[in-house]
Amino acid sequence: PRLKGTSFYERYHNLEEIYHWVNKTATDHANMVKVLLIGSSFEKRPLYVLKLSGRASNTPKKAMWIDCGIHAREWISPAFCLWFVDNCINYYGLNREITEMMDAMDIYVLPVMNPDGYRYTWTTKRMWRKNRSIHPNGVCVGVDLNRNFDANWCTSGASSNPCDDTYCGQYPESEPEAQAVANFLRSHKATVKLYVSIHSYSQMLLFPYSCAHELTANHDELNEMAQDAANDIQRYYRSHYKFGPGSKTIYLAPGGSDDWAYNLGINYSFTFELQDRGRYGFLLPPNLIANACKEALLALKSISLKVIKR
Ligand code: ING
Ligand code: ZN
Repeated sequence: PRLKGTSFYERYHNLEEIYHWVNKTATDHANMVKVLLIGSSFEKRPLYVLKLSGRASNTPKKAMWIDCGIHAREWISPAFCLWFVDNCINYYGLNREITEMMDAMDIYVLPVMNPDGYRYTWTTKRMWRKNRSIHPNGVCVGVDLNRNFDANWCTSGASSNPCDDTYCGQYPESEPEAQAVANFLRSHKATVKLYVSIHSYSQMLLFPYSCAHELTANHDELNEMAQDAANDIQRYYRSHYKFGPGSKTIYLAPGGSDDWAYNLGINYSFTFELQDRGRYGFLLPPNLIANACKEALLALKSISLKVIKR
């Protein structure tokens, strides 16, 4: 018998293990899962996306996108993507919401958007945030991928100093990881209706804008979706999540992926900040992975089922 808290999904995995999991998941569940290669990192590691689909449809399906691991040290984020995929596969046909979600939408999951940085946090520096790009005659390494998108790029809330943790890069989409995601979404924007990016920590459900103080045209709708999801989490798991536009809820942060996706025309765009609220911060212990993933999954179900109905 398994000891509590020792399942594959209740542990953190290094990059090699995650790549292996991607392959195995696609081979073991070939009817539901396809692997797409959408680009490669600065150090030439592959950026794999899992495409999950339920029942086939003659008419083009809506789609949702979810990325994990933009920031290297936020280990709960890739752990959530793995948890989410496993849940979709195992509960398809059993759980009403998962089934509905997978039948109504194609689901694109990028488990590790910043593989070079993620690997670096396992081998060398646990608290690394950025990617690992180097620049001619530069002394400092890495760009903040969540400041590298073309949404009020490198204005107040980002840094133009390559040595800072929020360095925006030389120009928007200068980084291959950001460019791969942007290219994929540009070429799939006709179908992708929901964009979700997973971060940690602080327990928040954020939506645009983070890059400016103005509200989006559909602010009330986004706010209600986030509020409902936060209420669900509170009710089922007794965890408190704040919600609101990034700029008002956390801080002004230009160049983020959710703002960029929103401006591309993906009207439902969110950034989740998972557990915890600071006790362990980025070093969330493995025995808290399940809780963190379950509550985020509840929020994601709540939001995606609403998007399906619009
Ligand atoms: N927080 C995000 C960050 O990149 C954020 C907050 C959300 C910024 C949405 C921009 C857009 O700073 C963490 N923890 O990384
Ligand atoms: Zn982050």
